[in-house]
Amino acid sequence: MNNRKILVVGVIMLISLAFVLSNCGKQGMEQGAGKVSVGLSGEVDKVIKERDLTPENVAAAVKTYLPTGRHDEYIMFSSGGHSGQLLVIGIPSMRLLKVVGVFTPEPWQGWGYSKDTKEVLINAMGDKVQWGDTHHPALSETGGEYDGKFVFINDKAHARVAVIDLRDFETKQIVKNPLSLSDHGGAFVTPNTEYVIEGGQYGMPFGYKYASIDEYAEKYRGMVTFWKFDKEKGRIIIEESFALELPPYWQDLCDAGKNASDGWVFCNSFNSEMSTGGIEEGKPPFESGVSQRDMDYLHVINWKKAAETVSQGKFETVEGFKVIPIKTAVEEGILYFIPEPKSPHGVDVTPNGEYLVIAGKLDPHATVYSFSKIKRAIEEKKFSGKDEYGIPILDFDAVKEVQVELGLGPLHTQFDDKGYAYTSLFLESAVVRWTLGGEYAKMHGEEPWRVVTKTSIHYNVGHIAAAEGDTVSPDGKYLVSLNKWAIDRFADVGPLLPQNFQLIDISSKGEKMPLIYDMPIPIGEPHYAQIIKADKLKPWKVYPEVGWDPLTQTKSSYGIKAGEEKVVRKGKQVEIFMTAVRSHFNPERIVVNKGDKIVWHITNIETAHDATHGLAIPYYNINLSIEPGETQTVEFIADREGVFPFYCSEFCSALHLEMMGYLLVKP
Ligand code: K7E
Ligand code: CUA
Repeated sequence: MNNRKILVVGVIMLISLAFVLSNCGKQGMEQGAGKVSVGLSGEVDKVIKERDLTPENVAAAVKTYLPTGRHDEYIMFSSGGHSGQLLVIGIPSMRLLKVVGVFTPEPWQGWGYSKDTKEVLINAMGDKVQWGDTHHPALSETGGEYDGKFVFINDKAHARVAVIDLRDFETKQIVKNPLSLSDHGGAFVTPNTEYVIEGGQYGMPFGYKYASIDEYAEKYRGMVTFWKFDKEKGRIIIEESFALELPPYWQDLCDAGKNASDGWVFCNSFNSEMSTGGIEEGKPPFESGVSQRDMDYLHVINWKKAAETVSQGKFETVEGFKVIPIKTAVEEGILYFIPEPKSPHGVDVTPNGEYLVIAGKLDPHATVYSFSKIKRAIEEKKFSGKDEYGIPILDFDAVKEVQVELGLGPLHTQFDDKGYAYTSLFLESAVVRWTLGGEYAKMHGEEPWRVVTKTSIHYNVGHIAAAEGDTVSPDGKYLVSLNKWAIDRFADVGPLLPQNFQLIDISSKGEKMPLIYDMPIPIGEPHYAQIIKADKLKPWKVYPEVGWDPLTQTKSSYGIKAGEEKVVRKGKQVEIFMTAVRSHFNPERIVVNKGDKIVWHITNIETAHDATHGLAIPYYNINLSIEPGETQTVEFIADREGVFPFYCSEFCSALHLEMMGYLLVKP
């Protein structure tokens, strides 16, 4: 309520200001307007006083308010955390535009109820798993820029990656990693979306088979998987994908190189101690066991060389999947380690590809590595040793650029158009702006590698996302702080609180970096988000043709036109070809026998924008959303006799309540 009022005040302010300004120039021309402006600003003053608003509050409201009908400048794709979904949010208004069903059934979109969506959803995991834990969305890229075509997202809980087509904002494919049941360093894409990267997290035997935890070092493994993406087909090609076997350190975040570092991927790790827990036996718990060493290993991976190695047949087949063994990776010069301060979390590559920013939860510094130094160290073989698995470790001092003290609990870093970096400070509950060096020093004109300013957030920020922040040319302008705790920011709603997304205005240089909006997220706990310029997205308004199959994005062979409706019985199978249009289904009466198999195709024959119909069939657990032009199929066994009124679950017209029919299942 508060925010809305602030917004109203803000826009009134703006209008009155405009009136006042326009009146200055044309005195006496429009008497009416002059009168209005006096009245409005008087009202605004009153509201500002009554509501105790500061000038900063009013400025924030004016910056984020969108008059009705006007659209946002940016669109943010945020993970939905353990809701298993993907959130679509407008910026700067911070309005929630869509919750895309991904790893979890979602009845409004009919996601997970039709035959096709059910198959995508239960793909390779069976129907036992009804959720996912989404962490990192990645927009598809061309030449290092978001191209607005696809977005990918990982499921940390089951090591799955989903492909969402941005023509209709629907999930098209979910691939299950055959090696692992846990991922984290994904989804990230290479600069032309050649591959979607999925780094593992918790070590486990490949294929998640059983092996005693006492055999951790020998039998447990880490991995990073490169899913080959076909942009034309809009699908991951599993047969052309491969993984790299890694030691069972817990790989954490990854980021793909770009520009100078194109062809490389960088993944953090922790638990290079290979701690196996056992607090119940008096052993150190994981939380301390995995943080004993001062240094963990940044994994530096040459993915182009890895792809070449696979094409030369130098791989093993594990769980039916191509895997480059550690030994091969070392021999071929695919894999190197770099010491990184203990328990790192974020790894982020600067837009020019030259610097890698690594922030460790337990170290107040960001460690910045230079990619040119890394390349030189590899060429000159400047190693400080090997790890237990024979992987060469590059000399820390040879590749380090600088360490910058940022604050407490630095995690993730983003970039802008002014040569600044931004890092989330979890423990300090702040976002810090700091200056990059090298060619970026010219852009900001300030002393490089130093803190410029901090903005407090509320509270406990994980990731931050900047406008076009992961591209080769970030926009600056906006940054969203994805906060884990909300505490006192919203009205209490019981012990479980929403997360808090806070919008920060990063458009001006220097010390001004105001917080301008709070958005509660009561759907899972999001981790990462990416923000794309809205005009790069070209979604369909309706499906291109009536009778469209959104899974294949071609015409469905089950799609029909008006007049082609029919019910075909073949033995115990009843196949229905139904149309939906305002405000009826055709046919309206479906009579079957108990035990019949029902194959029910439905086509929305509308071509009008937003003329969506639903198909709700009670008892049989079915709800579909059939958008204009779309054809969907549901299948079920009519295993219970009775009368089942089915109806349209979208309020499509004045006679929407009449848009129903009877499924009559005879004993
Ligand atoms: Cu930091 Cu999964 Cu990227 Cu959570 S992760 S915050
Ligand atoms: Cu169709 Cu309501």
